[in-house]
Amino acid sequence: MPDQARPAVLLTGPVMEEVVERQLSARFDLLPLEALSDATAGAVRAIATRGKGRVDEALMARLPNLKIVGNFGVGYDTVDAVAAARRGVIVTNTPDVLNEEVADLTLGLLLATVRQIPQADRFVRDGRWLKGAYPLGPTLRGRTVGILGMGRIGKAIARRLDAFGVPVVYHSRRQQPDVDRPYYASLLDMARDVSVLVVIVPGGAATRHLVDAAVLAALGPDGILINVARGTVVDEAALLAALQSGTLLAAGLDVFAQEPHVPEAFFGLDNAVLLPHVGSSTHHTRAAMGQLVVDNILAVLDGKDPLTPVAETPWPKA
Ligand code: NAP
Ligand code: 8YV
Repeated sequence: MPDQARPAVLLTGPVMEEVVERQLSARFDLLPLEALSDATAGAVRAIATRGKGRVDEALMARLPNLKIVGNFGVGYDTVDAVAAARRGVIVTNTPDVLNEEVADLTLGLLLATVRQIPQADRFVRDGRWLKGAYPLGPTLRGRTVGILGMGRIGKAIARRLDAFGVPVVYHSRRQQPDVDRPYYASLLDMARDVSVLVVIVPGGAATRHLVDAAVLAALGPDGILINVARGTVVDEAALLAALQSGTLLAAGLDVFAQEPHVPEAFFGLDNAVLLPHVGSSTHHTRAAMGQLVVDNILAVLDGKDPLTPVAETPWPKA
């Protein structure tokens, strides 16, 4: 339990032991959420969080000396950044250090889904190759990819698809002046014109079920969905129905609405590739993410500027 003198960092769960907990414990007491009490709350200067548990107004209201919430991840949909801003609390995330890693995984998931790589791997392991060749399957050739969310990661994905000779179009709320690719103001219109939809927008209420039954139907029976954003962006029940009925050809999913719980109905589908939210999960990239969490917290608690404040955090201070 922290002694009164020593400032503390509240952990909403394990963040990244090798980097975050190890470095922060050199200067601060690390306080697990379950040890938070009236006696310990005053010592808390920062929260380090990794999407486990919500950092909301109620939690922040218990921490009179809270200065910063350091989010491990570029997506911070489990942090109420608007409430934090109201309280003068800085929220930081880990942008850019993971763009290439997540884009690599996205291409891998797209190729695995369209070329049925896990299914073919199982075919060999089950000894079925002895009875004949693996059936011919779908191709990436001749397809156009629609990217929902042409941000930092969306652009890295598009660059990779250029190398594959695959045309790319996109939908976001605004056309991006620095993006010289066909822009769709309507997601539905884009879904009608493409045969692959890659989802890479933030999670949260504003994007909840953006990809619904109508969008899936517009993608069509030769359509492929790749979700590397957040599970909440896709209506999972509509997706299941589309995959089961053949309204959609296949899906590659790295994220789910109730992680780590995945609806069992997906397990029996041979036209779905399922991953356990591994977009950024390499030693290389997670270490960089962890270091950014530490550097943001140390900077702010040393009275310096945060390195990567989120959009909702008014910085520089007015
Ligand atoms: P970013 O640079 O902020 O890009 C987000 C893009 O989404 C922007 O182009 C934005 O454009 C667009 N967008 C936001 N809200 C939208 C809406 N309601 N409708 C349509 N487009 C919308 O973010 P990023 O760094 O690329 O990361 C994107 C997300 O990927 C993260 O928030 C996280 O959820 C997810 N992610 C997943 C993994 C993984 O492991 N699978 C890893 C990293 C990130 P406009 O503002 O013009 O709409
Ligand atoms: C992280 C991610 O794995 O950065 C994000 O938004 O989804 C991933 O990089 C996740 O946030 C940490 O658990």
